[in-house]
Amino acid sequence: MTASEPGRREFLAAATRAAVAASVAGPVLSACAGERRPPAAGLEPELNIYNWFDYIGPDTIAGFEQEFGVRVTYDTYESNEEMLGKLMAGATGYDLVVPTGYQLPLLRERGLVARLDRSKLTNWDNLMPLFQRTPADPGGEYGVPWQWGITGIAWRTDLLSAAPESWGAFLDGSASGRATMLDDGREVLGAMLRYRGHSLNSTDPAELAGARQDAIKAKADLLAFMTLALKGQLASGDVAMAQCWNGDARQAQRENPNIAFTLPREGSLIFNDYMVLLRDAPHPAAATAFLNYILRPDVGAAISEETGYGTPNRAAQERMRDPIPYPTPDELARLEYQRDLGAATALWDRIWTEVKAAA
Ligand code: N2P
Repeated sequence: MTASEPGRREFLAAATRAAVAASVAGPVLSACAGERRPPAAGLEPELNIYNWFDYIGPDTIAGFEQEFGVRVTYDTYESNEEMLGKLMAGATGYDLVVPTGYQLPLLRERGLVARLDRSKLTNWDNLMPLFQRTPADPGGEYGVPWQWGITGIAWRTDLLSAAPESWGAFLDGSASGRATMLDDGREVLGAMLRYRGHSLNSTDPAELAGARQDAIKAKADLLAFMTLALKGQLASGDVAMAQCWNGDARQAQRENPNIAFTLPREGSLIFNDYMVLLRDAPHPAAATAFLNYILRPDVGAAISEETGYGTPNRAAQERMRDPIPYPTPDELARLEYQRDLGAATALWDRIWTEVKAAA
């Protein structure tokens, strides 16, 4: 026994007493917080947000609720198509949703999106110039850039003998029965198009037929198409190799450091996701206050720290301990933004349905 041990024991006992006191005080404190202050001037008392899963900071919502006196209902989805399907069915009651850039023009065409009131977005200039005007929103009028990311291959360095450097790894049995691809037709067919040297926005029926064939071949060897459950399965080792977004790979790395992430040599996609205000939003003032709130440097930094995705916010980036670096020119040359497929959407949908149904 060393002389410091009793001291340490006392310290632990005191710490335990403090923790017990805090846990007793906790509910009392939150009961006080439950008597929420009235909404800030001109704001509705509620706000309904629909966002991707695991795509926000731990205190983003609570911080807004406390400061602005607005109660937030927060729902999540796994794909752009899931979100769009819900919006098209109508009357969702949502105020804010987070589409990927390629969906913005489509949402606008369908009259689903409201123009931002930029006079109220006083934190807008915290955004990097690169994100103030983007191909998906050239005037910076319809969406507040939320996060950016890329799709690549996450893999277990302790379970595979070599880095999967090509989308072909899903076709050559590199991780037979322990590989997954995203449950997302744009992602899977997009990767197979890149594998064959085509654009991931191809609308050429012959190119798409090739991607369909590869996707069906890959599927026979996959554990599953998987999106939401992926991080846990990568961390546990049930999945050794996965088509994955960079931020979700970083989140999984926190659970298990033997996870690496590679951008395949044939290239892949880069995305900007935007938070947009819906045209029939029931709470437009609270929604606009939320948009301005997420543009704050500390709020933006906390979102990016938690999600592992890149922040479009320069002021937030400067505050981060471990900021996600924007792709190098070399990487950018291999990255492509998705575009709306227009009339070819029906063909893509049909092919993806066939891939999902294939044995
Ligand atoms: C899910 C975030 C994914 C964003 N965690 C893909 N656009």
